[in-house]
Amino acid sequence: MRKAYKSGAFTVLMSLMLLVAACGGNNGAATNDKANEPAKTTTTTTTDSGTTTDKKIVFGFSQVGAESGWRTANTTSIQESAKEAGFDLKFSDAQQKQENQIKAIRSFIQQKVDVIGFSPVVESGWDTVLKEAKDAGIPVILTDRSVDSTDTSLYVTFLGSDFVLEGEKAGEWLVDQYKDTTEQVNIVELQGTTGSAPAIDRKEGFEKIIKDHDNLKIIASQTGDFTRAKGKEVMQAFLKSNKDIDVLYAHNDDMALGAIQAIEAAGLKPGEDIKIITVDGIKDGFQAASEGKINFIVECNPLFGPQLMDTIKDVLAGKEVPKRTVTEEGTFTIEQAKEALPNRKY
Ligand code: GZL
Repeated sequence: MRKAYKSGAFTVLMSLMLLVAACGGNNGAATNDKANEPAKTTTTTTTDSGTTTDKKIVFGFSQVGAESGWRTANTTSIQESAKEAGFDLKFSDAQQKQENQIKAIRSFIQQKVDVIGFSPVVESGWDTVLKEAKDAGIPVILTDRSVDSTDTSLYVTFLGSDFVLEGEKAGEWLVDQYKDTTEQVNIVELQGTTGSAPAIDRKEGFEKIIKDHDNLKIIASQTGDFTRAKGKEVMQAFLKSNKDIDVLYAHNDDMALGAIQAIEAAGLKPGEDIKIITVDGIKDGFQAASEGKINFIVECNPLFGPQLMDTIKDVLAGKEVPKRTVTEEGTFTIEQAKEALPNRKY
């Protein structure tokens, strides 16, 4: 009897709850009506027995690695913002290996996370695993770097910098520096990770600008894999095989900072004997610029964690999000770097 009573009362209660839930009309998605209420950071799930529970948004993120100061700042921004947003963040460091990112994404799919984010270490080779996420009904957000998939339905949106524009800014500064001479200017280039969007695009943008100036010549170009150690090693090799280097274009500060060690060890003055242009704008890069060792910094902003969390809330609330959001960033000469250094956050 008691059991029957319980089940009778239970049914009435459940019907009432389902009625309330149905009136809510948000079919379980986290609402994000910015006008009237703060975005929810939970999703409502209804079990087979009809009970509904609010659970934390589970966000699976696969990070490239920890190869540079920029990456460390980016990881901090994402982790702190996810905590602030009340998300359950499952974070994986791929140590710059694509196979580790693919494994992590598959694990997120198995765990049935609500949303997957990742910064693809290289542009190619993602279609299969992205299709698995799509088939599992899990939205994917690209951050920082993009993929070369022709099927753009495989991801919801890409939030990151315009790397071609960054390369153009670097080229424009160089053209301006040497506008009054026709003498040959020998440039060496430290490229980022082979096959990565920033390495491909920063090279493309830089070359697009200098190609109309015959005296600006790239005499050597090689990957330093975005790390200080490799940047130093490759710069040593450049110095050994090229006696007259005028400019170093480094795709990130960390490689430039490694190269500075090699330049000084060779008895040359970075920033004077060899002018240095770099991309990122980490604090150590600003420090070197304020000492006159780096001549021009093109900023690449890693602090998009808050923007990423807002995008996740919008996606899970079923809102339209733009396919591409470009992060805002500037450029800094030596004087401007000196001024900005005290306020740099990373
Ligand atoms: C750029 C980012 C690059 C940085 C490097 O958005 O992908 O990767 O420029 C980092 O410092 O390693």
